[in-house]
Amino acid sequence: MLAFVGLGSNMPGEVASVDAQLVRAASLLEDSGAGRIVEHSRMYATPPWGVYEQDEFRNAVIAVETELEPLDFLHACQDVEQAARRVRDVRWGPRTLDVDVLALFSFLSDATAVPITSDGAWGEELIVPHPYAHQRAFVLVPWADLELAGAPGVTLKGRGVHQWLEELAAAEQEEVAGVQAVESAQWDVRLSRGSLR
Ligand code: A4P
Ligand code: MG
Repeated sequence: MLAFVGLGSNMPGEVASVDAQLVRAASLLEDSGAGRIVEHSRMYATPPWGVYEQDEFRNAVIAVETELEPLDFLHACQDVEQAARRVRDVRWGPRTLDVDVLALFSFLSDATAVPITSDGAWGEELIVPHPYAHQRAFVLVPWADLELAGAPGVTLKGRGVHQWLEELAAAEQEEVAGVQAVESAQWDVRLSRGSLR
């Protein structure tokens, strides 16, 4: 199964920076045995969405190849959130780490991706594709960095990542322009070979 995972943070918590939260999250997810990171976006600085009176976020998207079942994969992501001693008092408010399962795909023998949709199978616990993923610049812009975002069959709600991004950019030009790639030495070095090891 191929999983696209969104990482977000706007509180450093016990590590040096919000960037470091995302680096640690990606490392932990791989080290936990949940799967292998096959591709990663750049690191982005993003204005807060939902609740505006909070610090800017760092966001990134990774693609993970996993043998786990969908719910077990979600739990692995939640374990990584817990490891960041995630604090979250307010919905959409400040947090040390958010690890969202954006979308899941299985593969046909000709390497075409087939979207896995929850259709209520896991109730509220796991909804895929993530209900807001296609509407958020802080998700779509990093996601569009990935080659796999344009792979055959990689669609959410019937459209490709680039297509959703184009639509959002037409409607919310400022929101999309506000999402800016930033230098993040650790992120680039540790993920540069598509793997953390
Ligand atoms: N859940 C259901 N489906 C999923 C899924 N696909 N992935 C359930 C992850 N979790 C899923 O999640 C609440 C419940 O959703 C969990 O019990 C899980 O089983 P949560 O992470 O505890 O709650 P949350 O993250 O506070 O709420 P929500 O609605 O998921 O918030 P978002 O959508 O994650 O938004 N601005 C910027 N710039 N960058 C950000 O990263 N993030 C947020 C949080 C707000 N503003 C932001 C950012
Ligand atoms: Mg979340």
